[in-house]
Amino acid sequence: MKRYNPKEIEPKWRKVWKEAGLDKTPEKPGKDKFYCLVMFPYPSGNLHVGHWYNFGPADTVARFHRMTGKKVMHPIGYDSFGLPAENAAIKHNIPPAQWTQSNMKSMTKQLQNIGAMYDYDKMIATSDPDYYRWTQWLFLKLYENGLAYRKEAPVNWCPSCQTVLANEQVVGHDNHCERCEHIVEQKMLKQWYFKITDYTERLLSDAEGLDWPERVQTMQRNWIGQSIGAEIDFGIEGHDDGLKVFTTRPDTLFGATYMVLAPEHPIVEQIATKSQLRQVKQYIKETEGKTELDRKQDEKEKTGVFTGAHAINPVNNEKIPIWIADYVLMNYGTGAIMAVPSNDERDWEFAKKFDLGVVEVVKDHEKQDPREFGIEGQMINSGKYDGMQSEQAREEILKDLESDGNATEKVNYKLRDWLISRQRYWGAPIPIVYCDNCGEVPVPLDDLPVKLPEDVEFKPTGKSPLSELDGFVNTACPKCGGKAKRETDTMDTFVDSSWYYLRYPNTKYEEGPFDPEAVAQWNQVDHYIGGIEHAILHLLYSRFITKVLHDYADLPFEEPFKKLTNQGIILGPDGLKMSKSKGNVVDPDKQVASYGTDSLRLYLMFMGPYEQGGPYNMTGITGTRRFIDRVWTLVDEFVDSEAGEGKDLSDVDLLTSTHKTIKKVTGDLQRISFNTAISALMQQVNRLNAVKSENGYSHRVQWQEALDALVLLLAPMAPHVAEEMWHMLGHDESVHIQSWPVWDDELVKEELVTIVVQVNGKVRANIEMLAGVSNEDMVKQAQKDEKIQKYLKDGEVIKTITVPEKLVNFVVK
Ligand code: ANZ
Ligand code: ZN
Repeated sequence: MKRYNPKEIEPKWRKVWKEAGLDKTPEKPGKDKFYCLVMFPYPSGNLHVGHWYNFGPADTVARFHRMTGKKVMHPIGYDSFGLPAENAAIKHNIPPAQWTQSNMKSMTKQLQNIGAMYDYDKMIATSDPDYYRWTQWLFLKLYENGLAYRKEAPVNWCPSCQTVLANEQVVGHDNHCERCEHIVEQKMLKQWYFKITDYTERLLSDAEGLDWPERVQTMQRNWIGQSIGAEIDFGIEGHDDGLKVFTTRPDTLFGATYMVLAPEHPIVEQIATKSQLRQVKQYIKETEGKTELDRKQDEKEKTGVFTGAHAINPVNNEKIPIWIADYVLMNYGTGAIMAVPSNDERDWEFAKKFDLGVVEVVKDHEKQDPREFGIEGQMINSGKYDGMQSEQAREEILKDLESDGNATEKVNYKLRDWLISRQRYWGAPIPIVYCDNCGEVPVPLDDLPVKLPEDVEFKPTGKSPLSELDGFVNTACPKCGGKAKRETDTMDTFVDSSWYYLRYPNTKYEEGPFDPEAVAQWNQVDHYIGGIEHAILHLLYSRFITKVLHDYADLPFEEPFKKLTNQGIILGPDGLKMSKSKGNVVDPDKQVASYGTDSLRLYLMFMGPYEQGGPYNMTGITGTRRFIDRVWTLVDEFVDSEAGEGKDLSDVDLLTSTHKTIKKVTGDLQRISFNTAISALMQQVNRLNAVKSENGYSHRVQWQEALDALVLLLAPMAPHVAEEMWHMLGHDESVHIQSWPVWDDELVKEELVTIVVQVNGKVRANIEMLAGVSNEDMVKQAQKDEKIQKYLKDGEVIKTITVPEKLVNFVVK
């Protein structure tokens, strides 16, 4: 009898693995390469349950692929620049570099506890000069190609973080800072931008080929915000020049009863009549104090002023009044709209308030509520277009206007350029110098890195801390040698993380940010695992930077991450978000101390579907620990027992259930369905226990095979205890370099069921499918069948009837 003691075996095996170099990345992986990546952590100083939930299961994925014969790279590092280090420095009076260093040290120790097979030789930290040197190189690459520029514009300002923020970092209906939750203000400032808008179409279309969760794809699509419409020319009464509006609904032109310009529109003061000019100017001034974010709030009471001028509607030459109002934004479309109060909610509210006309032009016969907007239907009050469907009228009106030269089709996007400069200290300095003679001059590549000085005062004053350091600021112009000043803003930390995955294949490379040969071997990332909070920011930026490097630095691919999985969020035992103030934070270290790493890893994978997360149940881990104990007992008793005990085993099929389990667990791990894989293993243990109580361990060969398989299947999920049991079962090599078990088709055969497929009640095919097939899959497979396709292709399926695991009937018209 041997006792299961995780405290003893876990450190033991970790040491053995390290000494054997099991965690080293293969040099030339060839076509079997598998690049498994977790989103690198911020060095906050403590590895929390959320990290475990990301890293433990990701390690299972890496180990599983290794056993299936893949050459795996599974690296980790730190996203170590950023505000918290600076805030901690202010609070505790220690330099950010020191705070970050000591946190990384303690977290690396904690990381080992997870038992993940990271190649620690490949650690990177974005605050390391050997790393940020290349972040600066990246900046210069964009600059050189016209993709990094400086402009004065209204920007989001967080008064608490004392820095500007990218649009992507302003969240919620109230527009708060994603970091500190303060409401964001707007300021006019000169800032650095990356021209992500040059890549809009490619960011949209290339996403289609990615194996990413649908909700992330949707979030990115919405953020990019493609809008297909037209620009239409209106004349202005008494002026030669006209005005362009952007609309997605040219079909509603007959319902345009007034026009609205953004108050900043350059034409406003030219067209405003004498009697209205004072009021107009007053309103423009009022608008200046408002943020774009405020102006976009639909719930807000509408305001505006009449300019006194009139526009001429090109479809009917009618005169309509031109207003200015802050709900029209200058930086979208043309900064001018035709207002259709009958079919646009904001226009309707505005018209109601200022008593402007409403003309209904689209009639939806099913419309119940008069306050339904954006409707499609039959055209009315629209001259020769009356009676047409609005979708068709849209095309016809546009065609007619185009042939008169009064309209062009136009696609607009919501995406704006990425604001990357920050007025904070702990980040990569922007490698630009301002010279009195030469103006803006990029720092030559050979002079990189522009080192971040360490002796800095941290008072967040809204001015970059670096600007207070004369030794840093004053420099010689790289071009003319004259007096020059350095840029003192640093880069958004999302620039650091936009390219880090390219550094891992060769972290020591000296000639550029990435080693082209190593990158060609390893990239792209095959499976990227991390939090949904990065759905837009980090993932969109990485995709953009990858495309830039493809275009200007010979990177051989255009998308960084082939497959993406977002783990869910672990809540406190009370079902609420974990937070210190609520006292519901689960400390993984304590759970490990009581039950062992393997039990915690298993619990996290067993608690529910991985992409869902959920509340942490404090006693849940006792269940997975008990499961390990049961496996242990079977193995331990088996090796202690002798042949010939118990009854004859010929009719007890240990092998059938073993092979079914292999098949189930393999499929589940491929689908990242850890919880069902573990539950299949639990069922198998129940069956083994039943066989044992009936027959003992008499059939040695079958038992050995069954237990070997069980331990192999468990190895990626509970790596330490699996290793121990593998050795108990008489093997000398590590379980982690064994081949993944394969099932024998003969033994799992009866798992097929025959599905009858009918079209309009007539049997048209019989298709074999796996038992347990879902209704949805059953329908999908039936649709793919050649015979069935013949019957479906000419009609429209108006109904699909299913009987689980038996029948699909397509009703076709
Ligand atoms: C007439 C109309 C009729 C409109 C109707 C909508 C519905 P998206 O999808 O967001 O692109 N618009 C255009 N430029 C604007 C600006 N700078 N500021 C505020 N609103 C602007 O929406 C396009 C629609 O938003 C455009 O189509 C325009 O209103 C408005 F039944 O034109 B529409
Ligand atoms: Zn100069």
